Amino acid sequence: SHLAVIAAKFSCGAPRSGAEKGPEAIMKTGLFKEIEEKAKLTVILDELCHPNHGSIVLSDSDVGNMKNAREVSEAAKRISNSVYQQARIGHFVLTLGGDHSIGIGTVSGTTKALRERFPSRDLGVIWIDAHADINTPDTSLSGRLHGMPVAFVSGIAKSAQKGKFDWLEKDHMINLHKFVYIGLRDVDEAEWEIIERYGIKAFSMEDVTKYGVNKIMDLALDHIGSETPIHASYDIDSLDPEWAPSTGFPVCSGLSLDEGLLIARRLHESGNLVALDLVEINPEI
Ligand code: DIR
Ligand code: MN
Ligand code: MN
Ligand code: MN
Repeated sequence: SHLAVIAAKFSCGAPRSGAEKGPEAIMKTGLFKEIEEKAKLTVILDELCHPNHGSIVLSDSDVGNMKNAREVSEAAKRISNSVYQQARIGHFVLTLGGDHSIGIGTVSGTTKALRERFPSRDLGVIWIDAHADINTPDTSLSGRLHGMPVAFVSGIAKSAQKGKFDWLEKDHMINLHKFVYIGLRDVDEAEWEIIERYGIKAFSMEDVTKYGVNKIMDLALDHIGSETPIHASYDIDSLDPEWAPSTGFPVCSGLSLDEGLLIARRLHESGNLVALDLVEINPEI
């Protein structure tokens, strides 16, 4: 069978550059060779290059409170379509980022594909991150789209604010009842309000420490349900900076390497994982 890998070389959703070099850095480790040999999967690679810091005049395309809105929207749209094309024919899709604004593309692409394949089911999403990434253009203090992807794919960022993102359709939108956070520890006040208002299941780092990561995975998978395909969006800054220092917004007291790997193992063992993002790896840091 096949593993589709999408190299999303993009960093305009974040304030600093370097994350666009993440995919290359991961690929250089020989990961694909290992996957092909050990997992006996044929890797299909789709490398998407986008305008990036340096190649565009920053703030050139700000829309309202969104920085680089045009670049982020265009990149996310391409990624969305690429993920969709692979997921609709049943390929597992691994997207290497890139800053987390590419999550607008990956999650919307999987959602649309899965909706076609399993019309009666919702897609489950597990967002493993130190940050909630659920600001709307109205609540965001930074205007950076890497802090907003969840608001866009859930429809919380309302159409009036969508501006450049009107390519997002109803078929792209997730159901927040099947959405779970793991690892939160740096969340804006307005983001907590959104999480509460929509009743989103959120396991903070404090919860992980209190209950242990295995129990948290039990609860997360229970919440989503065993008949539901799962997209995991794994921000490397969920890990403690001791293990993952090469990222734009490291936050202390994060997951240990063992905990991070256990989450990955439990996702695999669920048998429901259909897509995985690995984002915010910045080899320049
Ligand atoms: C902040 C920081 N909540 C924002 N978010 C980060 O800009 O919206 N996400 N750093 O990765
Ligand atoms: Mn993130
Ligand atoms: Mn993060
Ligand atoms: Mn980020």
